Amino acid sequence: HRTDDWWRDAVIYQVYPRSFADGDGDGTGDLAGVRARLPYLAELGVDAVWFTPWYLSPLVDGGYDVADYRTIDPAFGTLGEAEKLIAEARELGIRTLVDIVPNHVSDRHAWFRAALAAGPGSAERERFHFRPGRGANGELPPNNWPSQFSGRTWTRVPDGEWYLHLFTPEQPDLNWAHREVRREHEDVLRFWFDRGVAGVRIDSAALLAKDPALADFEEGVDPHPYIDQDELHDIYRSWRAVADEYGAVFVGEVWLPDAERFARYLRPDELHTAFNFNLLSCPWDADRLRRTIDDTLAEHAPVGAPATWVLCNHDVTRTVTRYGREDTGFDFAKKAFATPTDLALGTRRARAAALLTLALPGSVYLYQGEELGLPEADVPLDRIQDPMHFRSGGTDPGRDGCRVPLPWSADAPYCGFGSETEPWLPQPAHWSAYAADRQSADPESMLTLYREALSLRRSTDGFGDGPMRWLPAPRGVLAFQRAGGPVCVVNLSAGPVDLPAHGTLLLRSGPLDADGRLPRDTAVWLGA
Ligand code: TEU
Repeated sequence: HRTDDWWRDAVIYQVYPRSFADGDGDGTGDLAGVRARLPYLAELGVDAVWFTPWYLSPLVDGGYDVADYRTIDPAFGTLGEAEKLIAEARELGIRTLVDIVPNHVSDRHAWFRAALAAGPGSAERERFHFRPGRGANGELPPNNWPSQFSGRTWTRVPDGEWYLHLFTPEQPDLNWAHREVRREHEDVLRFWFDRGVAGVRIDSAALLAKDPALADFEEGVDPHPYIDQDELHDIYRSWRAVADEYGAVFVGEVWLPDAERFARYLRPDELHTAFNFNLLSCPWDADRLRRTIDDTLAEHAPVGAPATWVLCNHDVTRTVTRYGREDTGFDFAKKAFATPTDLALGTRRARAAALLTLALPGSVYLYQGEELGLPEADVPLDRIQDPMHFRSGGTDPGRDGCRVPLPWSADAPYCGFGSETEPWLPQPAHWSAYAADRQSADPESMLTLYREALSLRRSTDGFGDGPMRWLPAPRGVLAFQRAGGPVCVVNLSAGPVDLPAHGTLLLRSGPLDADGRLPRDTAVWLGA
């Protein structure tokens, strides 16, 4: 296929720089660490890497509070290193995507500091949403908008005005009706495209535009005052024009329950792709999975955009833990501090799910550590850093359990993440069992499974973006064939099933039984 269409069937690996690899040994991951591990990513066989924010940031929300888009945070490295990293990755055949967070900036961003200093009525405040409060003395917030995290969406400053923040108070929302806000982000896109970046992940992509009246939210009333506003399409059309100058691509973080409204962003003059999070809330059940897959493909087909498949990211419970729980169908609600988890079961299912998603039409996102089969880590309460935890009053454990630094070497201090310094989040005692070096030599490891799957996906005709059709299968079994290509069978029933008579066994997620049958929670790829 055409090289400028690489994104239609790419496997894109998400790096959370703080937790990937620590090159300078200070306990925080960095760009030097990533550069040293590029050969690992090349061997894994991914097409691109998406970096969650690496810009200057107080790291209140893990870097999603950006103080300056044109500077790399000193904890991670320098702009020069980022440029080297992008070039070195490209030499290994790996493209780079950066994360742009247009909904808000850090309260340390020059614009917000200027807005605070300039006071009510100033031009500086117009780049944000500053308003007087309600109530006799302006002591009540300007509206009732619900937060994306827990807590209030408005914070009052000493001069009495309030400013809007859909996330933490340290993440003031930008005013996207302001010309300078739009121009600045187009310049930021150019800044990174000029440095060789092949694409951009757009954070909270459906939230930027706000109802100009900032009218109260009313349950069930359409349109929502800050989700999926019509102006967004105009914004993304201008962005697309910039991306097209460079042949760069977008993946939008577009959380919308309505499939048709979601698909409106996927247009030849808007976003190339958007994350499909449908699998995160889909239980481990053949009928539900089949319906989710069909719905997903049906919503993408009319707009000609490839589907994307996401089993995990830095915001959700890790896959093997989710699949090891009775209620596999939840994502954010980490309500279950203490939900019983069967990790052996979860791992079996995660292995099968890997073969399932990698065989589906479209592109696949892998979150660092997913290829190692890492479970969600139990982060001791006094070590949690995620603001989501604090804003929930401690009722929500937050997202740190999926952000614990990676284990690279089983026998090195801190599993070879860095050196002698304890990582910024503690690694659980059993972490070394998941170390990349230990898995590398083990033919049955999760890492080996991913390497083999990615290699076959590249070398076998029929994988990637293109048609698929379901094959007849017993109850509880998913079986489909890619046009002119391989067959994928996943057994979600209670017992073993016979494999269809079809070609050779390309890959299996676990051993077949003594009679050559496919055990439960196991998947295979069969050749044409
Ligand atoms: O997430 C946006 C988003 O919609 C989710 O934040 C979700 O609402 C939340 O995680 C839990 O309900 C993105 C990033 O992925 C996340 O890490 C950031 O915290 C957030 O934006 C703010 O930038």
